[in-house]
Amino acid sequence: MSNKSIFYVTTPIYYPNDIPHLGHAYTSIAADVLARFHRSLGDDVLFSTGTDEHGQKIENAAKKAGKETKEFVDNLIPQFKEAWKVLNISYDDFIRTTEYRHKSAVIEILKRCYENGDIYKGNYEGLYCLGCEAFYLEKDLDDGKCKIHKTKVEVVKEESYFFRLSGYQEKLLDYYEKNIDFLSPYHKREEIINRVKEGLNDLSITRTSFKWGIPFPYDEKHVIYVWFDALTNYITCAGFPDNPKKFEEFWPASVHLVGKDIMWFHQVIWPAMLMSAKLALPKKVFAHGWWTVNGEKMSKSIGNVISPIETSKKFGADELRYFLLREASFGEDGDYSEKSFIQRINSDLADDLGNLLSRALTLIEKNFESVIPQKHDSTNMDEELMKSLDIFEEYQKYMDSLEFNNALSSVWRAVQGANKYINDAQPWKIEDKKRLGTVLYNVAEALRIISIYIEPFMPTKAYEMRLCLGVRDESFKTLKHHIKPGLKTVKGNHLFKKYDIKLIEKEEQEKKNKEKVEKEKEKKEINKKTDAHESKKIMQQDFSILNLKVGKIVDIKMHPNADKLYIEQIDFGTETRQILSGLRGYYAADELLGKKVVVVTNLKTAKIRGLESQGMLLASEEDGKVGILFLEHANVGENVSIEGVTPSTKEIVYEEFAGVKMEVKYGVAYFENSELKAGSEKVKVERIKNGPIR
Ligand code: ME8
Repeated sequence: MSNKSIFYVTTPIYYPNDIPHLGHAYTSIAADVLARFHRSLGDDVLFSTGTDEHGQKIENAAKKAGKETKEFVDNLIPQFKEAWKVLNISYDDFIRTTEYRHKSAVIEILKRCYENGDIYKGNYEGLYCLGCEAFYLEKDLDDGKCKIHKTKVEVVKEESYFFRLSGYQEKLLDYYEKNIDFLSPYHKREEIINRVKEGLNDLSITRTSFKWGIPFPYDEKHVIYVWFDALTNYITCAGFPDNPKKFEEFWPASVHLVGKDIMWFHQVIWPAMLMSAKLALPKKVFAHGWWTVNGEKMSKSIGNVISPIETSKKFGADELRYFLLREASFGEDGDYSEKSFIQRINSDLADDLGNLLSRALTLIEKNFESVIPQKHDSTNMDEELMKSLDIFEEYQKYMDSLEFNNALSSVWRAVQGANKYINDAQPWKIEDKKRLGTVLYNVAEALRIISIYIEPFMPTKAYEMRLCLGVRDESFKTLKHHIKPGLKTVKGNHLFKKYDIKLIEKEEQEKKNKEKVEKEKEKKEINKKTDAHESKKIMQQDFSILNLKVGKIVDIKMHPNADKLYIEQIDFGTETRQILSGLRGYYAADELLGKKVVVVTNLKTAKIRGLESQGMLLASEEDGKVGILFLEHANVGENVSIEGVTPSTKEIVYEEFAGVKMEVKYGVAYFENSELKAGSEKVKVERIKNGPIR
C-alpha cells in the first residue's frame, strides 16, 4: 500500500431514461472539483460515476420508445459520456449497472445480508411511485400524489422478499451520533435523525411484476429492487468482491455526493445494507441543494430544461462550472438564469481575473520583452500581497466541508488583493527598473498561485493562464515554489469573454418572437385545409364514411422541408404506412415512438411539402395544447368505430373527413354521444380534457 492519502468520491448513477441536464451536471462538476483538488494534493483518487439501468422506470421508457430495453439504454449512454467530456469531468470509472462486474457485487452483498438473517419472504401491498422507484406511505403523499413527481402512485400488491431495515434503527442512530460528518450538510442531519427515530419499516427488495433487473438468486420469479442494485455500485467501483486489494485501498468512500431527493436512500438504506453485510460505511454522504431555472422547476413540459452541453457551448464549460459552484452554497438550493450567469462571467471572471492576467502580461511585454523579470528587495506592500495570497488553510477547510462557494470567495479575495497591489504600486509610473521588475515578478507569482487554486474549478482556464506565464506542471505540491525569472510569457487572447446582457436578452426575445411567428404560420398552414373546407361549406358527415384503425408508431423522422412536421411510419400489422403530422412542436419524437394511435386510413393520399401522407393521425387541440388519440391494449390493425357502425372502405377526401364532428369529452373520444372504441377499449386522448378532434 502507498503512503499517499486515499480519496474516493462518487456521484449518483443517473437514470438513462433521458439526456443529462443541468442538475446532473451540478453533482458531477462538484465531484470533479473534489477529485481534481485531491489529485493536485498528490492523493490517490478514485472518482466514479455511471448510469442506473435496471428497474421498471427504464423498462417502461424503453417500451414507450418502442425499443428493446438494453438497446434503449445503450443509445443514451453516449449522451452522458459526451456531456461529461464537454464539462471536463475527469471520472476514473463509469459504471453501468448492466455490467457483469456489478451483478457479482450485488449478488455478493445480497448473499451476506441473507446469511446474516436480514432477508425474508413476505407479501407487499403498498403505494409505489415509478418516478422515484420508491414505496411510500399515505402520509408521505400530497392528495395521493408523489411530492417530487406530482404524479399518482400505483397500488402494488405482490409477493416480495424484504430487507429487515427495522432492525437497524438503533444502530443507525448510534452511528450518526458517533460519526458527525456522515450526515452532511450538518444542518440537514436532524431531518434524517427525526425520521429514523419515528421508526423504520422493512424494505421490499424484490419485484415479480417485471423482469428488467438482476435475478434474485434465491427465487427465480423475482428480480432485485432497483435501489438495492443501484446503491451497490459504489462498492462495485471500489473492486468488490473480486479485487480485494483495490477494495481494501479505496473502501470506504470518502464522500458520496447526492441531491437532496435521494438522501434517504443514501443516509439510511445504504448504511443499513452495509452494516448487514458487515462492510465499512462511507465517511460522508453529502446531500446538496436543488437547481431551479428562473425560479421554476426544470421540466420538459415547461420546456425550460437546461442542457449542460448547449450552455457550455454558448458560454464555456469552465464558466458554467464556476457559476454553479459560486452562485449557491452547496447544501442550499440555487436558481439558474442567464442573467445571473452573465453577471458572474463579466464581473468575477472577465473583470477581476481576466483583467489581472492581461494587465500583467501587457506590462511584462512592454517593459521586459515578455520575460519574467528578477525580483529584488521587498517592501511592506509586497509582503501584504504575499499575505493576501496565503489562503491555503482556509481554502482546504472549505474544500473539506464542501463549501465550494466559500473556497471560491477566498480565492477571489486573493485575486482582488493582486488587483489592489497593481493599482497601489502603479507600475506604469515606476521608473526604477529594479523596482518595476520586483512588482511585475510579484504579480506573475500571484497569478501562478491563483492558477493552482482555480484549477479544480476551471481546469482549462488554469492551464491557459500557465501557458501565458510560461509555467507548467503546477499543483498544490508546488504551491510553495516560486515562478522563475527568465520564463517567456505569451499574451494570448482574453482569458474570458464579456457578454452584453441587454444584447443577449434582445437576441433571445427576437428568437422567441420569430419562433412565435413561425408557429402561427405553420398552424395556419395546417389549418388551411380546415379553412378550405369551411369556405366550401362542407356538409356535416356521418361517422360511417370513416375507416379508422389502430396503428403503432414504429419510426419517426423530421420532415426536411417543414420544421413543424414529423414523418411517421405506422404499423398496422399487415402493412406500414407513412403519415405526416403537425405534432413536432408539441411532442418530442421519443414521446410518440411506440404509441398506439388512431389513423384515418381511407383518406386520399396527400402530398405535404413534397412528401406523401397515406392517411391522417387523429389528435385534439385546445388552449394551445395538442394531444393524440391513443390506445393501450388494442391490437395494431384493429378497427376503431362507434357502436353499430361498420367502417367504410370507400376513399374520402379531406373535406368529407372534416365534416365528421368528433370531439373529446373528459379525455375520451366521441362522435355525438357514442364513444369511439377498438374492441371493448375506449379511445383516450392525451393532455386534452375537452376539445375538437381533427
Ligand atoms: O435518482 N438540481 O437518478 P436521477 C440539482 N438513479 N441536482 C439535480 C437536479 C436538480 N434540479 N436534478 C437532478 C437517481 N439532480 C438514481 C440514483 S444512486 C445509487 C441512484 C441530480 O437520474 C442530483 O444529484 O434521477 C440527484 O440526486 C440526481 O441528479 C438524480 O438523478
